[in-house]
Amino acid sequence: MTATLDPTPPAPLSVLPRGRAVLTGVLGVGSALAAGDLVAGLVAPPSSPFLAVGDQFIRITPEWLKQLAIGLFGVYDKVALLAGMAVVIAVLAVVAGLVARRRPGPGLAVVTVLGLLALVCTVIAPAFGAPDLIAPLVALVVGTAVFGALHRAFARATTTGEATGPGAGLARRRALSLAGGVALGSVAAAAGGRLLGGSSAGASPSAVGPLPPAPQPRASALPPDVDFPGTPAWLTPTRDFYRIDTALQVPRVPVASWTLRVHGMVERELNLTFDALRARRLIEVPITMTCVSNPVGGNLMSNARFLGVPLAELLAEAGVRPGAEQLLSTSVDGFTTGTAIGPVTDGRDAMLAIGMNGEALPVEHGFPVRMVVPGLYGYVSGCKWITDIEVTTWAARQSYWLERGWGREGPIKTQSRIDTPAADATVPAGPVTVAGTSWAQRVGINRVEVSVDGGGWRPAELGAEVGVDTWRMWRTTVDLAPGSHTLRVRATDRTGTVQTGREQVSIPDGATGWHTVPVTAA
Ligand SMILES: Nc1nc2c(c(=O)[nH]1)N[C@H]1C(S)=C(S)[C@@H](COP(=O)(O)O)O[C@H]1N2
Ligand SMILES: [Mo]
Repeated sequence: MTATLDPTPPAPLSVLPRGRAVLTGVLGVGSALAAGDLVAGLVAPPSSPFLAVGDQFIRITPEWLKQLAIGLFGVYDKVALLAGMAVVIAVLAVVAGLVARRRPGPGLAVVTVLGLLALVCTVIAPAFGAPDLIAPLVALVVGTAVFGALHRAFARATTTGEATGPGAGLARRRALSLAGGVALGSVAAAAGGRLLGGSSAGASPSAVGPLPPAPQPRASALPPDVDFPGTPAWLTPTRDFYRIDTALQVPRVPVASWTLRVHGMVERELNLTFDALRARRLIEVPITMTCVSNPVGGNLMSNARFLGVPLAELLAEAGVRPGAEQLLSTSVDGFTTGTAIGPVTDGRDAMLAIGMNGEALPVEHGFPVRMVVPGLYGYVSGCKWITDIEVTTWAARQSYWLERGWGREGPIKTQSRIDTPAADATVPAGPVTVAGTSWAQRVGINRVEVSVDGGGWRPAELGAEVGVDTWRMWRTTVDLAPGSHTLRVRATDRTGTVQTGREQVSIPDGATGWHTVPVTAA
């Protein structure tokens, strides 16, 4: 006699159909992302779990890979990174669903690992504060809960569906309306997160109130010929001012809690609030900022009137000790610049800027306070959202880009650019206007020359000079016969030094070479 110990036959295992499994994974992960962004917008703006992972990725990316990405995607390198992350996450979400067709466990494990990754990236971020934990924790809880609930609902619908009982249709409808609700809720949460992210109290320029009146006659009284048709506007409108940020999320610093600490090799440590800074003597000067990554002919440079506190006066008050070599400035986002002390104390208008073009500093350009040093590339001098200045030596501290192989001092190189005609443009044969900009910060431009098809250098007309720390526009007219031509420009500075024609890439200390533009005359 054979005996079955088990009185009831095992229930047939329900295996989720592929589509439902994928939906479970995608909605589980998607709802987690949306919940994270919503909470990030509510509690601590710069803590979106998704962007925290992206920022961490940027921090660990080796320089060669960064250069490759910039080479491939140009200014869209961050968009490419975010798109790439979205694709990877979407694939993992699908995988989470597919490995959970029999049991939710393996899928939940994938969702949990993703959530923990965001949590870790948040915790090790340079500006980490305890409230930043809320968003990734909520994302983790929402993601696993949604995944579990959908899995249960679809599993029930699948089992009852096989049994073809009267409850079959009902279970299916329940599961699908749950999925629909989650999808709608996620979209709403993500949209809400976006709206809220832009509005954290006290962390925008409107929070500082009116700026003190400009101390000198404003640069609005500009000479008439500072720019020409075909050159960039001499004063860059703030919305067009170039931007360089390592971080994906623009820090939002409440002005009331902002402080600046000046310490290290000083006689007296300084601790300044925004009001204390604003109450000091202010200067307002136009300064042409330039990025070391700007390729020959590139447009990573702009000119604005900056209002701020002279850095040298602040340093004099702190009392810089002998032997100090650099100011290691730290942003609230963890970015650092190392500025040689020589240039900031040699009489130039190095400043802690609180205003730009007559308004408070915009959030994107470092609100509430940034450093600006005429004549030095931004990566060694332009620390945005600055909160700490350590007076130190080169040996003691390495700033962000120095660690990544870029040069130490970062003086801006003399350069010139053809803005009109654009590269590969077709222009009517005959007299053609060629115009552009040139810069030799700290020294000034003395001459700009243009060469057609490798022929002799011919001088261009120069725009009015406002100061040695700002760019200078130029224009000329050349005669072009029908056919292909090359236009080339070079500048000479006030010391008589001619801009080098030797071609060099941006890394480590700024690109050189003559901007050369192919055009067709027809
Ligand atoms: N906090 C922070 N400050 C920063 C940077 C940055 O990535 N983060 N980039 C620097 C670089 S490389 C340049 S060229 C200037 C650009 O300033 P802008 O974005 O206002 O034009 O800011 C500098 N300050
Ligand atoms: Mo830069």
